[in-house]
Amino acid sequence: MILNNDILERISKETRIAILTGAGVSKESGVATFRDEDGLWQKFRPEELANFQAFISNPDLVWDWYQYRRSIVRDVKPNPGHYAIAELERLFAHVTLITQNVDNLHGRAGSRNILEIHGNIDRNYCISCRKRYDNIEFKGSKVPQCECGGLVRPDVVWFGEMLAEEMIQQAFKAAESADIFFSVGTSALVYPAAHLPISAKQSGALLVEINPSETPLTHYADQFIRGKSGEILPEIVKELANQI
Ligand code: BV8
Ligand code: ZN
Repeated sequence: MILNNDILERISKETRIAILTGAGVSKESGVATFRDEDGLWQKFRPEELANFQAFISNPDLVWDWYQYRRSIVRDVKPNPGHYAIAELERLFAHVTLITQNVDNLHGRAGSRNILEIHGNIDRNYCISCRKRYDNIEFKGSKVPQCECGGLVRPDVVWFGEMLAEEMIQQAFKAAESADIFFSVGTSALVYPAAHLPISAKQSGALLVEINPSETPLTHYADQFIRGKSGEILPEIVKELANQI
């Protein structure tokens, strides 16, 4: 068994489940994380790329970084961890997936009730008139210009930018009403996302963390499961399915 008995004993079809995922969930699909030794941030510092100032001072560099990430994501597939999370929605009545990932792999794996709190790199908008340029395959590395002459940017949340109010409220509501909160594949360093598992636990949820290494959340979790999400999640979903 992977999940502790005191967790399994509480499982029923009505169990309210919330899951927070980070870049680690996409690692086994071949998408680099941010802060691992081979992560995206090793080559660039977040300040250089994932913030509005960086985009204004060097739009082509930032745009090209997202074009590079889009090219990777286009060529990869969801892994068993993504599919296991999608399966949870079929097994339980109340499942909310809150993802920091912008790579669309949860949606491609069949998850439906997803809160993409950091946005999605398949969506773009003009910084001047906010015209949307979603699901368009832009060619080349130069930042596109809108008809109005404004720069087109990826629809992701950069450092120092507010998360969509409605979305983050829904995420905290799901966390605070959860019976079980899974934190999977995230370094739990970026706020306000990293506050969700804390808030869930403070509201009475059991907190389960799945990660190959410890994070600032680990000491706070009811159960820490050391391992890769693509291997652990399918096993956990099997155990949960046997309980209902
Ligand atoms: C905001 C853009 C209000 C999208 C990203 C001091 C204290 C508290 C907060 C702050 C502070 N100073 C500044 C802040 C605010 C800041 C923040 O939290 N900074 C941190 C770094 C201290 N937050 C913000 O700015 C947020 N907005 O607060 O607005 C505001 C307004 C004005 C002024 C102040 C505040 C906006 C946050 C969103 C930033 N956008 N990216 C994109 O390009 O993708 S952040 C970036 O980090 C990604 O979005 C990513 O989602 C996020 C978290 O990273 P992870 O997903 O966890 O990935 P990471 O590589 O870190 O970890 C991977 C994990 O996977 C590891 O643990 C690894 O062990 C594990 N792993 C590896 N392999 C596997 C695996 N797990 C499972 N299986 C495997 N096989
Ligand atoms: Zn425009």
